[in-house]
Amino acid sequence: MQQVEAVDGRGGDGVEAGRSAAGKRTDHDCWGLKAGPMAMIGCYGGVALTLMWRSSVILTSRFSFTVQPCVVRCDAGWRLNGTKCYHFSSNRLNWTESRDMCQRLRGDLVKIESREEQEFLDGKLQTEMIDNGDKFWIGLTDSEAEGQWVWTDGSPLNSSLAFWADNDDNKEPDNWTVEDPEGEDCVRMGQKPFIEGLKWWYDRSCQIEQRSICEKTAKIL
Ligand SMILES: [Ca+2]
Ligand SMILES: [Ca+2]
Repeated sequence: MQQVEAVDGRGGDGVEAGRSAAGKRTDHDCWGLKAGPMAMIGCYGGVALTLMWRSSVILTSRFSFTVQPCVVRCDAGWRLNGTKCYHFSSNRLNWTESRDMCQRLRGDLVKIESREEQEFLDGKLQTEMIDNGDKFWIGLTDSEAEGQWVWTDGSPLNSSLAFWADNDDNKEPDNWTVEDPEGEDCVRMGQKPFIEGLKWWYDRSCQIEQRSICEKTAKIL
C-alpha cells in the first residue's frame, strides 16, 4: 500500500518546540506531505489533514480524509519558525569556523529566503543582541568571486530579497579594505540601536569573530 499523507497544524511565531522539555511535541502551524520516506512540510491552519491513497484500489479511486495533530519539533536550544529551526549561537568565531559549528549541529549558517524570514530573525535579534557589537554571521559570501553573492548551498542571492544596509552611515556591500586588505567577503546582520526596516546586512572581513545564526529543517514526526 502506498500512502500519501498531508498534515497540517500551527507552529507560529516564536514557538520553541523542545526548548522547555526535551522531546516535547508541538501541535501547531505546520502542514506536510509524506510519501514513503520523503516528507515536505509547510505552515498554515490549526489541524492536520491526512489524505490516504491506497494504490491497491486505484481502479476504484478510493480516497479517505482524516484529521490529526501535526507534530513538528526543534532540538533544545533551537527556535521554531514555520518549518525551520534556528540557533542563535553565543560562540564568537570567524565565518568559516561558525559554519563548521553549524554543520556539526547538523545545520548550516542561515539562508534567508523570504521577507518573512528576515522579519522573524530581526525580531529575535532584538532580544538576542546585547550591544551594537553583538552581530551575527549568516550563510552568504562572495569569497569565490567578488560581488557575486552566493548562499552556502551554492544558490545566488536573489536581489529582490537582499537586505543590505542602506543609510547615511552605511551603503553596503562596500568591500571595505581598510580593516582587511582582502576586503569583505562574508555577511553579518544585526543593528543596534534598532532602526526602521529590515536592511541590516553588512559585508565584513570573514576573519572577524562574532556570533552566528544556524538553521536546519524542523523534524516532522
Ligand atoms: Ca567582497
Ligand atoms: Ca562592508
